[in-house]
Amino acid sequence: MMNTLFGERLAALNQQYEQLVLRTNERSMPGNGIFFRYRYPVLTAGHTPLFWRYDLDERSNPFLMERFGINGVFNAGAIKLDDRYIMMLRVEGWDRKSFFAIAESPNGIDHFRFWDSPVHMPGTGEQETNIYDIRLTQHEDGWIYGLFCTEKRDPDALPADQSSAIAQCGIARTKDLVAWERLANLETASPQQRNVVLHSEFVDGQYAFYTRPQDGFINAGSGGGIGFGLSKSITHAVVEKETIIDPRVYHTVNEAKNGLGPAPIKTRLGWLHLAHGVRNTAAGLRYTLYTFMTDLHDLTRVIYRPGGYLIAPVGEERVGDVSNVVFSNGWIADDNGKVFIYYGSSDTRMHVATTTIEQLLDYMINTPADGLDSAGSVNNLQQIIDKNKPYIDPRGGVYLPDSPAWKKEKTK
Ligand code: M1P
Repeated sequence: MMNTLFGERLAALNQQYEQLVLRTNERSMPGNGIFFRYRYPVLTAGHTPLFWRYDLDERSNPFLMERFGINGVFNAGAIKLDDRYIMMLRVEGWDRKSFFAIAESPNGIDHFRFWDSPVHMPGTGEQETNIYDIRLTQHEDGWIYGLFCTEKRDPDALPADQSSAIAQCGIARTKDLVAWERLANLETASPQQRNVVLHSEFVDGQYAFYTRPQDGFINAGSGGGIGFGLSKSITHAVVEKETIIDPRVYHTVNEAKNGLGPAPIKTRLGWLHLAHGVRNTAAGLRYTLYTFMTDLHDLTRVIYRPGGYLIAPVGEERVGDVSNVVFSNGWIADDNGKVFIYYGSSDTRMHVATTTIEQLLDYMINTPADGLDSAGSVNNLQQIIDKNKPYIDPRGGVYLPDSPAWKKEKTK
C-alpha cells in the first residue's frame, strides 16, 4: 500500500506539473513595435517530465526523491514540422552535463511538452564531455542538420587546471529529430569553434557555414567576429578560408565577442540574421541579441546593420546561473510572415518573442546604424526629434505629430 506522504506528494507534483504545462501565455502589452515579449517563460526545468526526475516506484524510492535533477533548459534550436513548433533544448542536469531534448507546442507560445526521451546523439569516437547550443537547419539537400558545440577538457592543460576546455563544432543530420547520423566535426584553422551555423542553401554548389573563430575557450582573442566559409563536403566538412562578415567593434554590443544565432531567414530584401553580442562590464559579461542583414547573392556583404541590441535581458531574464545573458539559437518563420524568436535567459530558461518579417524589415531599414561615438548617437537621436517637431503654420496654428496638417507638411 502507498504511504500517505508518498501519495500526497505525487498527486501534488502531478497537479503542479499539469498546471505549469497547460498555463496560457500572455503577450506583454504594449511592446516596442519591434516585437512582443510574453509574460511567462515558455520552458523551464519544471517543464521536464516528472518521470525523468523521479523514480515513481514507491518500493525503490520510498521518499519520492528526485533521482535525476534538472538545473536548467535553455538555448534551444527551433524548427516547424507538420504544424508543430519544435524546440531542441540544451538541458542541463544537476551534474552540469548538457544534452539535447525536444519539446513541442501546437502554437509556439505555450503548451510546450517534452518528448518522452532525450535525444541520443551518437558520438564520433573521440572523447566528448559536453554538447550544447544546437542550430537546426532544414537544408535544400533534404536533410535537417544540427550543428552544436562539442566540448572536452584541453589535453594540454596542467593537472591543477580542471577548467580549460576545447570547443569544436559537432555536425549531425536527421529526417525526424529522433534518429541522428553523426558526421565528422567541422575542421577549420581556429583552435576553438562555437556558434557555428549551416546556411540552408548551397553556395557555389558547396555547403556554407557561419563560424566564430576564437583563440581561447572564453576569450575571442584574435577571433575577429562572425565568419563565413564554404566546404565541398558535409560528411567531412572543412572550411579552409573564413571571411569575417560581422566584426567585433570597440564600445558596441559585441566588443568582447559575438556569434550567429539561428540560420538566417531569407526575405525579399536579404538574409536576416540574429546574433548575440557580448560586452564587458564591471559585473562580468553581458549578452544581448542583435540583427543584421546580408545581400541575397553575396552572403558576405552586410547591407543593413541596425545599431545596438534587439533584445537585452530584463526582469527575471537578468538572473540565473549565468546572469545578464540572453542567447538565441532558434527561430521559426511561419508562412504567414509571423516570426517566433526563441531565446534563453541567463543559462536557465527559455522565452519567446513574436514579431513579423515586415516588422523586422522595417527595423532593418529604419533603425539608425550605430553612430560609433557619443556625437553619432546624438545625431541619430536629433534626427528623430526634428522629425517629430510640431508643425507651426506661419499663418497661425500649431499642428502636433500625426495630425493631418502635420503629415501634409512633412510629406512636402
Ligand atoms: O554563458 C553564456 C553563453 O556562453 C557561451 O556563449 P559564447 O560561445 O558566445 O561565449 C555558450 O556557452 C552559451 O551556451 C552560453 O549561453
